[in-house]
Amino acid sequence: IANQPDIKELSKMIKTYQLYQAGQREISTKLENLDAEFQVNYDYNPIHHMESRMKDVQSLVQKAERKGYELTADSIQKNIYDIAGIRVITNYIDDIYNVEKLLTHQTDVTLLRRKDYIKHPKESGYRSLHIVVKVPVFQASGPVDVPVEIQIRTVGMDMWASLEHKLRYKTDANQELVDKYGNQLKGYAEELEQIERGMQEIHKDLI
Ligand code: 0O2
Repeated sequence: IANQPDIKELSKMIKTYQLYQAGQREISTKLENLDAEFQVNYDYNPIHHMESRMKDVQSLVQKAERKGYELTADSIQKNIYDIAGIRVITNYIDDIYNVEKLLTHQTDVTLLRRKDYIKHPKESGYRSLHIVVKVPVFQASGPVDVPVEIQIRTVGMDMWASLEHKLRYKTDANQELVDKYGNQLKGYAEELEQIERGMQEIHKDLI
């Protein structure tokens, strides 16, 4: 699209963004409702907070080029699942899998993809559960299924990922700094997991 500003393609892309944003709102509401129900039933909130973002056009084009996808609305809809993204930050590790289960068991939510970087951390030490679900969005013309990517992680994993992201992800990584801090951060990811598991056990004993 950046290379060929075709009006028809652009208007299709704008429509896609509007649709995906609606899907993101549907899932956000479901997650808020689940958290509120937990508060009433168990006097506890598994979700610490949530962040929603629509992938900006520059990142979208970069990703399409990196993966060799055509820059058309159809190709982007078919191949790129993280246009609409929600990050769910939980208190404890078990909450991650509970939130996933409660959301994906809803009859109008279908799990499309799942990457468990907690059981299988990335080489950098990155931990998080990534799922892509599809949810119907009711348009004037009828329902349309929309994919939404959800990254679910604890407060500790989120703090780690923000700092590590600064160090090397997306930016022109400064190799000297990556060499200096990469291993140290990887070690901290492991330590954080131990601490979070220990704190979870204490929390379980208190409820
Ligand atoms: P943004 O703007 O944060 O979304 P796929 O979508 O699976 O086809 P990809 O890009 O290989 O392709 O997916 P992956 O690696 O499963 O997830 C990408 C996102 O996870 C990144 O989004 C980061 O938010 C996060 N992430 C993955 N690996 C790391 C890591 O090593 N460190 C940190 N800090 N974050 C990571 P983007 O691409 O940054 O875009």
